[in-house]
Amino acid sequence: MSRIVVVSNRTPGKGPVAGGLAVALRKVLSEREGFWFGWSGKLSEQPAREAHFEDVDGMQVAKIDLTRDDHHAYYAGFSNSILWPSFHLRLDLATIESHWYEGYRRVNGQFARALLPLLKPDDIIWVHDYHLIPLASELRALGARNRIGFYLHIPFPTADALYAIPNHGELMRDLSRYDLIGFQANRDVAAFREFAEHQAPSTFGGLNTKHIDFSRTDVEAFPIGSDPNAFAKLAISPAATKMVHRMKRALGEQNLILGVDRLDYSKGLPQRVEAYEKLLANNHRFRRNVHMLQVAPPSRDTIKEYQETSDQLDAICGRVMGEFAEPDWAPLTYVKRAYGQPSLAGLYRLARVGLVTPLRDGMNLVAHEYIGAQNPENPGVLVLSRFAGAAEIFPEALLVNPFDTDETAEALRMALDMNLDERKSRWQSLMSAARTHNVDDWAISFLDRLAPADKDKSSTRDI
Ligand code: ADQ
Repeated sequence: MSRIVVVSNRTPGKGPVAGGLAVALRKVLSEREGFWFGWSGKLSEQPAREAHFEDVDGMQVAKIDLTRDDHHAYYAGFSNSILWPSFHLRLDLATIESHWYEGYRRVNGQFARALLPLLKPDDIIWVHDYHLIPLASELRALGARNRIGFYLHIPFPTADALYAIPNHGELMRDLSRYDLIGFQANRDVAAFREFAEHQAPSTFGGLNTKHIDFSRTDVEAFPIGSDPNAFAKLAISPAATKMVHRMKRALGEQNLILGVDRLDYSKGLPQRVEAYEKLLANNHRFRRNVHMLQVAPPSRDTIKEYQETSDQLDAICGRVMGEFAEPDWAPLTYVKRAYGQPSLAGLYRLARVGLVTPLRDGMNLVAHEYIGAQNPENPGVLVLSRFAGAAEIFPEALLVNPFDTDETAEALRMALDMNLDERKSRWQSLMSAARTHNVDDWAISFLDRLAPADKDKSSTRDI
């Protein structure tokens, strides 16, 4: 069987892994030969020429260091201040410094040069996410004929947003160098096809995108998932139960509304708290009867737009407290800290409402995890943004437009008022969908599609 080479921006570290993706890929690499390649997390004076291997809990991981300047241009710059906001349709929050593109390209070239000597001819290469769009081009330029697949964890943008990205023509050509591109949702496949097949060529200062040949690139949706059965177990583990008891003591009879997110502007956090504010304003009876807990650890906090989102959230949480709190009742708790998976599983299980309202999201695994952790005898209700990839998988959630805070407030009211029979029947459908779209099957189906067992393992394309 061919080896699998997983490539991502960061390589996983030792110890328990948070997040289903790392667990699933680790499982793939424990069942098949291969290794994981990526940045070590270390900054060096000189660009690294070679990767160094490390054994990480039985998995082979090859890492390279990056210089501070390259890392800044590639990661905080082009990847997270241009690609991330544009792909999430937040051009207002993008910083278009086109010179970052050179650093982005340089790091992708460095990844390719360090990876190439480690490859065998029939290795299957699976590249992850927007940091590494040019990697297949760079590898092919060095002579790699391997099958190479790319998975985009975030949404694919509309054509207009793509046009705002410096060198978008080259990036689209880079995508055409993959054998397979996987997206989270059908919506992303449609946006990609729209651009690849129909959009007017972009001729100013760049490549004419009409001339890019996608005929040898397969494009398909592979919605990622979690391990809902593992979450179900985790949610009744001693660590989770400890958290449940602790929260129950604090909450008494109050119903818990829970949000769990990285502190990112794509997650719609200020809008979410505003919706909760409207719920309390419009429904006097919920005061003292509900409590909202938002867990949102800072993320990418060297980037100005992230600090501003954090400030906005501070302000709106303060406003809701000032407006509705009593000396002996707080309407919400806001925690800027990450929790381990067992504690999260306990919180999910206890929450009557899982409030998952990103403005745009590739998938959103919190929605999957929340469903997995519910008590089948007394499940909570998922209020879910229709702009998360998860909305395609979970139509039985209460789907909302997160920009419309009145609508979200009304969904919260419905969720809190929903009777047990309806909660159970919705949850059963949701759980069945979460099981169908589990993360192990996701990885297997992507790899099967990239390199079917009975096919030649080299790419059919010219180098
Ligand atoms: P993220 O934007 O990070 O991922 P998401 O899928 O919701 O978003 O969450 C990732 C993981 O982080 C989850 O496993 C969750 O448990 C964990 N997490 C989030 N907040 C946490 C907290 N406060 N404390 C502890 N753990 C927390 C990107 C894309 C998503 C896509 C994933 C996977 O933006 O759309 O679903 O990749 O493809």
